[in-house]
Amino acid sequence: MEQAMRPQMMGARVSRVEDPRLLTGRSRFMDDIQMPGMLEVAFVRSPHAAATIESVDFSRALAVPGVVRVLTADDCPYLLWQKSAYKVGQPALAQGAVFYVGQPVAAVVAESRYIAEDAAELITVRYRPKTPVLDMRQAIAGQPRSVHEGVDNVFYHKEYRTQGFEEAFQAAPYHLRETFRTNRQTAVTLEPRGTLAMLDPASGRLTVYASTQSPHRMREDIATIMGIPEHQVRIVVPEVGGGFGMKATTYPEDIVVVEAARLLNRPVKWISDRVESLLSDVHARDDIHDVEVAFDADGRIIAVRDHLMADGGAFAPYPYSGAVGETSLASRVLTGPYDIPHLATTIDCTYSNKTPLGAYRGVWGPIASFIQEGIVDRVARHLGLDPAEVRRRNMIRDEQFPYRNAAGMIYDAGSYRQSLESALSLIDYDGFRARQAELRQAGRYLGIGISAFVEPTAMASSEAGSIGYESCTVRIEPSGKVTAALGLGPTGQGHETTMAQILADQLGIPLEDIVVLHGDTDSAPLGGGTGGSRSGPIGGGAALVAGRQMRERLKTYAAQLLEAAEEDIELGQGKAWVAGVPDRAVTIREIAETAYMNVRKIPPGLPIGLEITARYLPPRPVSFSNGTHIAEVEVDIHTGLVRVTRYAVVNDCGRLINPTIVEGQIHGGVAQGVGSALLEVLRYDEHGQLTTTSLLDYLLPEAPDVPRMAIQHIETPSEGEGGIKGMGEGSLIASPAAIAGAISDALAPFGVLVNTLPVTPGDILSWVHGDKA
Ligand code: MCN
Ligand code: SMO
Repeated sequence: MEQAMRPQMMGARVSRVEDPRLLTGRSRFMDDIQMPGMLEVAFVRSPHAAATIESVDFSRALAVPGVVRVLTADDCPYLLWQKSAYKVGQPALAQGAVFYVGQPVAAVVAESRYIAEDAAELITVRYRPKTPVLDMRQAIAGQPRSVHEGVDNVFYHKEYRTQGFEEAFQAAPYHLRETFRTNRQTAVTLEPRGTLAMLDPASGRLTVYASTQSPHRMREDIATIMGIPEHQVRIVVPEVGGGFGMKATTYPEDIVVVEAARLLNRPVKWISDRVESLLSDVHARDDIHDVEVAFDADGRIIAVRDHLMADGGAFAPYPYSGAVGETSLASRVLTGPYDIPHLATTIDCTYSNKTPLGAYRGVWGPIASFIQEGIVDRVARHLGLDPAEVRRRNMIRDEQFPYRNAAGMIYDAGSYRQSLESALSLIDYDGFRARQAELRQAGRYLGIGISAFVEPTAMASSEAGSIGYESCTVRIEPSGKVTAALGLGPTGQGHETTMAQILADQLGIPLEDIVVLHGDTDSAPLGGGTGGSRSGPIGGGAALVAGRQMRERLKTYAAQLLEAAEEDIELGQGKAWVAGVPDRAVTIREIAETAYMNVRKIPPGLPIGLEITARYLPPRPVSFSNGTHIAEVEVDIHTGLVRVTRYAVVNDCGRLINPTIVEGQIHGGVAQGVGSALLEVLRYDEHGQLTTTSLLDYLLPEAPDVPRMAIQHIETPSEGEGGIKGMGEGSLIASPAAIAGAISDALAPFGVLVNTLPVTPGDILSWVHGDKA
C-alpha cells in the first residue's frame, strides 16, 4: 500500500533528464573546456606500417614561434603494458621503431593547435621501412616474419573441447564447413577522443579531463603506467559523445598529454581529429572463423568445431586486447540460444602491423551471432527446411534453465522460445513468405533473416581483472534534496535518468529532487565504469541497495520524531507518516534537518546525517539477456544495393528501468548493425596503409538507411537486485546477423549464403552476375 499514490518510477517512460542540455547545445564536451594558459598538442604519427627509426630532427619545429616543446620517447619513456598478459607493451611514443601507420612518434606542444600542427610538419623522421605483417593467417604461421623481434606473433592461444566431441562429430550423418569473416571496423564516435591534463598549482595534484567510459579505471591506469600515486590523480569526465567500447582504453596520447602537463607545468590538451580517429582509435572485429558443423536429418545440430582467429594489430591496447576479448568470449557463446551439445574451439590471436584491436559495442557478440545464425541457415538450406523451424528445433527449452552451454557458461532464465515466436508473428513471417514468392515472380528479391541472440551482461568479474561491483553514494541534503554519485561512465545511455528513477522509488522523493553525479573520481565512489552492459543491472543494483538502506534510515529517524514504532512508518511523496494516521507525518526535509542540524534530538547510537555508500556485486558472474531480431531486406540485383525494409525486435533484459531508453538503445544498435552488415570496413593496402581515413571512404549508415522498428519487450527477471539485466549491446549483437541472413534468404535462388561482413554492392553483383559484374 505504501506509495500507492505515487506512480512507480521503475519501468516508467520517463523523459531523459540529460536531453534538454544536449538538445539545446549547452552540454560541455572535452573540446569546450579551456584553461588559462592552456597549451595544445599535435602528434607526429608513423607513415609506415613497419620501420626502424634512424633519427628524429625537430630543431625546425622548435624554432616556430609559439612552440613550447617537442616530446619524443626520450622525454616520455612510458610503456602501456599489462605485463602479466602480454609479451610486449606499446610505448607512449615510438621507441626506435614503428609498428603501424598512425602510431604516435612525437608530440608538439604549442600555444595553439594550429601552431602545433604547422610545426609537426617540420619534424623530419628518418625511417628504414621493413616488410609489414598484414595477412592474419600468414601472421599466425609466423610469416613473413615476427612483428616484434623474437616474439611469437601468436600472443594468445587456447583450445577447448567437450568430452566425446570427436565421436559425436564423426557419428553425425551430415557435415558442412564454412569460413566466416568479419572485417575491421571502429566505433566512430560522434565526439572523438580527447584529454586535458593540468597540475593543481597549490596541491600539486594532477587533474585529467578525459573522454572515457571508466573514470576510476583510467585513474588507476595512469597511476600504474606513470608511477604516480593514485590519490594524486583526479579524473574528470565531461559529457561524452559516444564511447561504444572504444573509450574503454587508456591510450598512448593520454599518457603523453599528462607527461607534457607535468613537464611544462601548464594545462595541456589534445583532441583527436577524424583522420586520427580512424587511424588510432582501437579497431575491432578483424576475425576469421573456420567452422565445421555436424547435424542430423531433422536439422538438430550436434557439434560445432571452430578455429577462431583474430588480428590483434601491433599491440594489445591498455589494459587488454580486443582480439582476446572477441575470440575468448565468442568461443564461449558460440552456440548462442541453441542447445548444441558438443563444441571444440581453437583460438589464435596474432600481432600484425595494423592498429591495435580493442572493443566495439558487443565485442565478441556480433561475430558469434553471425556465425551461429549462419550455421543454422546453412543447416536449413542443406536439408530444405524452413529456417524458423530449424531454430525451433534447436532452441534451448524453458525447462532447461539454468542452462549450461557446451562451453560451460551458465545461462540464467530467459524467454528464448517465446521471443522467437513473438518476433515471427511481429513480422508476420508466414505472410512474408507468400509475399516473397509473389514478388520474386516480378523479379524482386526480398529476404528475411532471423537472429536469436544471447547477450552476456552484468559481468561481475572479468578476465581483465576490472572491478566487478558498482557503488552508489546517496546523500539527502539538509534541504531534503538528494545528491547521488556512482562510479559509472555514461557515454549517452542516460544513467542520470535511470539511476534517479530507481532512487526516487526507494526514497519516495520526486525525480526532480534527485541529481545523479558521475565521472569525477574525487567525488564518485569507486566503480568499474560503463561497459559490458553492466550499468543498468550493477549500477542500478547499487542504487537500489543504497536507496533501500537510506529508506530504512529515514524510517528510523521518522519513528523517533513521530514517537511511533519503526514498523508502522510509511514513506512516500516526500514524507513519512504513521500507518493509518496520515496526519501524524513528518517531511523528508524535516527529517533531514534533524539528521544534520538538530542531532541532539536523536538518541545516541543512531548514525548522524543521511549519507550512505552501498556496493553491489550481482549473485551470478554473468546474467544473460536474450531476444530475437528479424530483418526484412530487398536486394536490387541490378545495382547490388540492399534496403532494410522492415525490422522486428523482441528484447528481454529482465525488469525494465525505462522502456524509452531501452528502445533508444535498440534503435542505435540496429543502426550500427546496418553499418556493420552493409557499409563499414577499414581497408589496408599491401603496404599496410589504411586507405579508409575519412568518412568518404569509411561509410556510416545515415538516417534513411535505418529501418523503422517494431519493438516488443519481455521481462524475465534476473536473480539480481531489481531483476534487471543489461541490454546495451544486444541490438548490435543481433542485427548484423539478421541483415546478413536476410540477404542470404533474398538471394537463395543464386545459391548465396553470406559468409563475410560487410556485404557490399560489388559482392552482390558478382554473386548474381558472376565475374561479368
Ligand atoms: N536499462 C533499462 N532497463 C534494463 C537495462 C538497461 O532501462 N533492464 C537502461 C540503463 O539504465 C541504461 C541503458 O538502458 O540507461 C543501457 O544499460 P546497460 O545495458 O546496463 O548498458 P550500460 O549502461 O552499461 O552501457 C554500456 C553499453 C555498451 S557496453 C556500449 S559499448 C554502448 C551502449 O551501452 N555504448 C554506447 N550503448 C551506447 N549508447 C550510446 N548512446 N553511446 C554509447 O557509447
Ligand atoms: S564494447 Mo561496451 O563498452 O562493452
